[in-house]
Amino acid sequence: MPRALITGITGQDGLYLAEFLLGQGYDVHGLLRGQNNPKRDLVEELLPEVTLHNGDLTDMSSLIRALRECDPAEVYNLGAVSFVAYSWENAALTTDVTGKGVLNMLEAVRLHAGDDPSSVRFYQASSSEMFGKVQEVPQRETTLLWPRSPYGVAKVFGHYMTINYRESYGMHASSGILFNHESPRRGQEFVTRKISQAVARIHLGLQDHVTLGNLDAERDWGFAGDYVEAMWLMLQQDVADDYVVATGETHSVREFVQAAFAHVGIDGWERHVRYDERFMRPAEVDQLVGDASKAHRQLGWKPKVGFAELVAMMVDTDIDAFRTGW
Ligand code: NAP
Ligand code: G4F
Repeated sequence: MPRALITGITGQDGLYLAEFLLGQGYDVHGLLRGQNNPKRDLVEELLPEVTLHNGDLTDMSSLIRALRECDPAEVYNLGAVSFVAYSWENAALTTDVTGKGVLNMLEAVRLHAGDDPSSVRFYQASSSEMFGKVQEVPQRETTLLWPRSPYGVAKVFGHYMTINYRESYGMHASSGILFNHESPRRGQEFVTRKISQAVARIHLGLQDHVTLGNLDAERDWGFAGDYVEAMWLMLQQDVADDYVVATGETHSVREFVQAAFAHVGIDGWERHVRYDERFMRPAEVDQLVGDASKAHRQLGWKPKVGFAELVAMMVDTDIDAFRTGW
């Protein structure tokens, strides 16, 4: 039975990836941070087969200890401070976790792997946020990176460190440059979930409006459940590499709002949307759209869930949750 260690197991992608790997017959281990992490119960209830290890990406000795405890064949580094807006308020923390945390994990894996650094395969969760002020449309693996947030800068550091460890030590280290991916498990701070929850509550008469920032920003939104399969496929290749994972379609925040209200049959969505400058960012990423042809060609990966289906899935799940008082 192959064994995998996932950092960020309590997050959206960590949960989907753990489910996917269990389905593939893996023995799944996860890194859990904090002395009393409130999400431990969620992981234990949803995925009782998963073994949890204490550790923090900012503490390399804890990573070495977790690796010794589970001795994995594959490591998926998903842990990060991942909310872009928060990264301006906590730039140093974001740098430590999202940037330097990658170096800590790579070094821990290298030390653990000993004489054969390629014996432990490594996945790094890179991000389309690295393209920032985009220098090419659509964005591909070779597009010049121009990050626009402390989060984006930290991800660029982690991305190049991963490439550097591959080139310096022959590690089987791959980066997935994933474009935005969403689901009913998306954190409530991200715009899609904020909208799906608000629309569900407005539909049920529990709320009147939602307050947002920039409606013009455009994102290439896919379904998280599809994207974790691409992570796994990267680690099944003979040679490690970097891949863009995206749908190739872009939609504005306004279009997401329209689609969510239309799904519950509400006309005149403008009545329910207010603007607050608080949700604007010091520097915005205006438009992202990815070219995933390398992942199509080399990994045989393609997204299954489209934009309209994703919006409907998120709104419907939130309606059910609010109805049942979950
Ligand atoms: P998420 O839901 O925000 O999950 C982040 C995870 O990182 C959580 O499990 C969190 O644990 C963990 N974490 C935070 N600080 C940590 C630390 N100091 N040590 C160890 N773990 C720590 O993010 P996601 O959407 O699943 O994304 C997964 C990864 O993909 C992230 O690296 C993100 O930056 C990247 N990414 C995401 C997208 C996307 O659209 N979702 C796109 C591109 C790249 P707690 O629960 O304890 O806070
Ligand atoms: O949902 P968001 O916060 O996601 P963002 O900034 O694109 O970052 C996500 O995707 C990245 C991949 O490109 C990941 F690396 C990262 O970890 C994260 O998962 O914001 C999307 C857009 C932005 O342009 C933002 O300005 O929505 C705009 N927006 C408008 N009103 C808002 C709001 N965003 C949030 N969170 N809240 C608002 O009220």
